[in-house]
Amino acid sequence: MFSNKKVFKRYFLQKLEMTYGKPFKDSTSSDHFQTLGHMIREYVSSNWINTNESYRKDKGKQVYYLSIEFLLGRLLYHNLINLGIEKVVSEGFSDLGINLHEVEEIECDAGLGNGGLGRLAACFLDSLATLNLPGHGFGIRYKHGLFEQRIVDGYQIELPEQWLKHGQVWEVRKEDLAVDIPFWGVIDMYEQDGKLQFRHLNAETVTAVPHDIPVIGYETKTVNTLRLWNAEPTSLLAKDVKDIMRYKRETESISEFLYPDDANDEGKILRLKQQYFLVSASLQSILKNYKQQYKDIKKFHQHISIHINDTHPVLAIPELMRILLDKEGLSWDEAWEITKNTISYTNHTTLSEALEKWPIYIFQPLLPRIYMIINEINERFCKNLWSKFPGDFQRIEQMAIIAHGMVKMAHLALVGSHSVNGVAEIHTEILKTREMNLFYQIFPEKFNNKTNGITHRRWLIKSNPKLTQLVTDSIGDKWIKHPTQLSKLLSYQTDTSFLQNLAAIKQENKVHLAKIIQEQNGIIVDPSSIFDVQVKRLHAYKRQLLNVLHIMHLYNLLKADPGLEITPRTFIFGAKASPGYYYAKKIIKLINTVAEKVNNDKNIQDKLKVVFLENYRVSLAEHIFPAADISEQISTASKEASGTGNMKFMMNGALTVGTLDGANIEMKELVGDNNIFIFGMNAEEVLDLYQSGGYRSTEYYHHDKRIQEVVNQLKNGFFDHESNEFDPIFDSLLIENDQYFVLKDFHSYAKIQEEVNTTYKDQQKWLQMCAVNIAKSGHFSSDRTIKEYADDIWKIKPLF
Ligand code: 26V
Repeated sequence: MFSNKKVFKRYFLQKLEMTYGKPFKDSTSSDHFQTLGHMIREYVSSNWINTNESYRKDKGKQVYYLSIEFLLGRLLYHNLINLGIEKVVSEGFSDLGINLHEVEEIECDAGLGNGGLGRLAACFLDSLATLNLPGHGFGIRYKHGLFEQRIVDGYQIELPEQWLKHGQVWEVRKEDLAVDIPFWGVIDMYEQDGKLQFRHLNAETVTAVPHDIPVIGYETKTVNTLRLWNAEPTSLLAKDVKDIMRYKRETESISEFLYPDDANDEGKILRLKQQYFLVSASLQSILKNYKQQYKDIKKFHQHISIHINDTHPVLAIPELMRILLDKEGLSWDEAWEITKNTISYTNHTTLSEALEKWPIYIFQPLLPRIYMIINEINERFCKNLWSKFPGDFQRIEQMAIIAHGMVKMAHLALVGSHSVNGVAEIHTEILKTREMNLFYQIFPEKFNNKTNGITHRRWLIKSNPKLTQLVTDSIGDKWIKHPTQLSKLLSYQTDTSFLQNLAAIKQENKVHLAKIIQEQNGIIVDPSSIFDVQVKRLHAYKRQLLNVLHIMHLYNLLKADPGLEITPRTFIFGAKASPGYYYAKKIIKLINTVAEKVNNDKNIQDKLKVVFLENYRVSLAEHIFPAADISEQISTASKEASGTGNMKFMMNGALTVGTLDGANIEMKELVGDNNIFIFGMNAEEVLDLYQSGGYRSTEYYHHDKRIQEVVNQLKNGFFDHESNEFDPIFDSLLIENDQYFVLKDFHSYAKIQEEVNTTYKDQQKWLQMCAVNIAKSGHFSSDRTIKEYADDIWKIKPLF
């Protein structure tokens, strides 16, 4: 149906008329989107079936990637590219007077994730399928993804996200594969044939119904599966429940909302329910498949690898134990060996406030059997520790899985898995030497690093077609399958025509973004100014504040001397703050307050513009990265585990202004000191300064007039705000001693930004730097990352 334009058009029109019962002339963009979506699904169905059949026959090892988030974005265009039918469709459409890009806009983002962790999971799925690796995703089919952000009067307002409102063309509901998940109730212990048995009585069950989405690899026959579970009332049980409405409501609420990452809502019982729901449904499904294929449960780990994306799915450990003990009748030791050898774990943050722990009083009644098993794991683990470190009470207390009335999820993950990885070299080092050092001492062999990556198919080929064409025209198209071959571009750094083309493409992408900015914000920005971009979740440690304070300082300079020569800059922000994260929301208000004043001040002659793009999400990001000149990666060193936005900017030829944090360090090593703008304290300095307690933020306030001026402006209403509006920010800097060293790094940041200005004036040099960055970015393809996971952790092999 996609073999050529003519065939495609005929098939499309036929399908459209048959589905919607109206002539083509009356059809809408939405009809076009749905029709094309269904055609693609039909087109891949035989490869989807064949892939699953091959996995069944092959008997090789498979991996299941369990993640509470998958931040997919839109799938239509991405699928067209991976299937190699984008040209046929866009030309066919154009003959029919349809604009493919308008049709693309119809699709809602699948925004089932908060940020980095969820987007990484989505990139990994793409790489797994492209590399023909037997790997599937398991997640939750939230009715509402991450909230939609509106900015009203400079403040963030949250609305429920509605990605399912027009139905979901990519998913296949599989009611026949539904499984039941037990909550609450009591555990009955009894003896049978001299063996202790466990029975879960009076449980309230919830039915998990799978909705499968095909994951289509690039130019390959592999079509893997992302299985998202929907929570529904169990039909048999519903008859017996006294308050049926309550039961229905409570059940459906399990897959109703994705939770925003927020330290403040830790105690939310629903979140724990979601986690067990995902884990139990996935494991039941994995076990069912396994048993259809193999007889010997004792070889489970030889055929199956289960990866847990952060600690959210860590209950996979006790759940697998439960199945092996209670259902398969294995001994504790047998079950434990299999479980450990099956499970691997990725840590995505060292922030202690983000490390999950659950109060026993919530955990135990909700998941009684799982709690018993964790208790047993904990006791055996502590006993072991006691024999290794007799009398060392403090160590055991610090390492216990259950302590002080809490279940510590990261400790469970460390003990119950065979592999623990960080997401960038420095992050893994910090885990080994600091955060998880006690565990590293006893399990050094478990720790390894897997530096993150991004799929260049979405973040370059799809989002920046012009640059893609230039690259292919220059070095051929082998880089698409082998992204490290982008390094062939290095020989073009002195090629004037290549550099001119590079500049022209960046300019076109900037004009395109400027149009979006004008439509959405009503702000006119100059595409020949430097587009300086910070897009990511709003967190204190990411230091959007440092960026704004610096903008305020530049504004002050221009106010004092309107004739001052500075390279015009457009500062662009995009960021969602967790709804309960009061401080982060204040920063958003500050950015918008500064924007309002700066953008409307005629005296500064448009030398500065500040734009806050609302509702930052995958589909918007695809327009932003290709248009950026500067990528702001300015977290307090040691705090950003890796970052992945940094890689997307680099691949699109933006230059990084960054601290030596996360993957920035590896970027610097690849491009060399001259092709990146590094500033600020390094991780060791930060960690030492925390330890010594020697930092006094007020000293920086008193000794640096620039700092004093901007910090005072937070209080004195200079930016036309209520005078106490930004007190929480002022206080964080001066009263709470500036936990993230914003003031300490200010000078170094301002200095590097001056260097950016000077460098930009030398366009030849600037473009060379961009070229080097693009050339070296292939290392950050998630294909490389996934290959490392496959070889080192999962031990899986490509099927084709
Ligand atoms: C952070 C925080 C900050 C304080 C409030 C509560 C809270 C809860 C969760 C988180 C982080 C969630 C985990 C996460 O998304 N980590 C990100 O993972 C990316 C992929 O590995 C990585 O590139 C980012 O550096 C890391 O922050």
